[in-house]
Amino acid sequence: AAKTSTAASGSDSNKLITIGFSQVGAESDWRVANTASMKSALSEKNGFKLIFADAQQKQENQIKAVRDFISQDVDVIAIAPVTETGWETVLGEAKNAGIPVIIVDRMIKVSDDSLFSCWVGSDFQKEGVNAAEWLANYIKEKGKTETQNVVVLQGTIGSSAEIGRTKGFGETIKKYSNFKVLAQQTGEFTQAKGQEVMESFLKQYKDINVVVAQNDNMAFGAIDALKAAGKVPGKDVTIVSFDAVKAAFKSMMAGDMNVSVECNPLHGPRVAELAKKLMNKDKVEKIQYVDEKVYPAETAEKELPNRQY
Ligand code: GYE
Repeated sequence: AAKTSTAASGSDSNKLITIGFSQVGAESDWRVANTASMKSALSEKNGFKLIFADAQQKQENQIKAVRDFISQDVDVIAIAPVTETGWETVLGEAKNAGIPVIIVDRMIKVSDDSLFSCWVGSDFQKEGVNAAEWLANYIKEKGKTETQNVVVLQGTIGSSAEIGRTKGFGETIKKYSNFKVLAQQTGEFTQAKGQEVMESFLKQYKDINVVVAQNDNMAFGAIDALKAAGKVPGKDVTIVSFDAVKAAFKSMMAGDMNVSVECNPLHGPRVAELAKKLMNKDKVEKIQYVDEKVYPAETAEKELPNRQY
């Protein structure tokens, strides 16, 4: 795997690093921004030849893609894993082939952590804690004393974004006696599924006070479902979301969404730097978290022009 390909137009000093990237899919605005960031940072101009594979939210496709990368003898493999588990075998194959693996965005769970070189992404559990703390404080400040009935639209079950946000939010909100989680169900991180699940929640429960959507796209779907049911999202029903993509800021400015907990998808430059270091056999940090904020509706107008995704 020490082999590198040469840019057609370049000289020998222009050795490109061949990197295979297995992406989750294109399920959300976050994901689209992540793909754009990876493609632009891993460009020929920056010294890379990128082989991009879209897994359409299926781990089996990712495992196939990684095997393809191995048989093409790429220099580096990057994976944004759909789910946390199920990686041991294929990563063992990459290790045997001597190809370093960078895990990006979601995490993996393996018994032997020499199966990957490093990881860069978000602290999803902390995002969940931040969402719950914001919500508890908001309800208190609004002077709402009645019990708040909460429904949760979860992301892809078994993805670390879902696992962390479910755990962080669930454990924290439990500490506040004025909240009751009525139900949680997956909306697969998509707007369409978010809307569908919200419609079924609305049929099952008459008195929903809070919707927690584990990404903005599901929140947009839930907002549509609430409006169709004659509810006023942002007022009658508090909308808590994650990612903080541009469209979420517009939704907050329109009064629909109440808060979005930031999740930064711009990992391309970080992955490019890690890949170069790995190729140089430089030491890299095994685990790297990115810093993230919480954006309530009142910050949206001022913040929107600064948003990069
Ligand atoms: O929140 C969601 C996307 O893994 C952090 O995946 C990512 C999540 C993100 O589909 O919008």
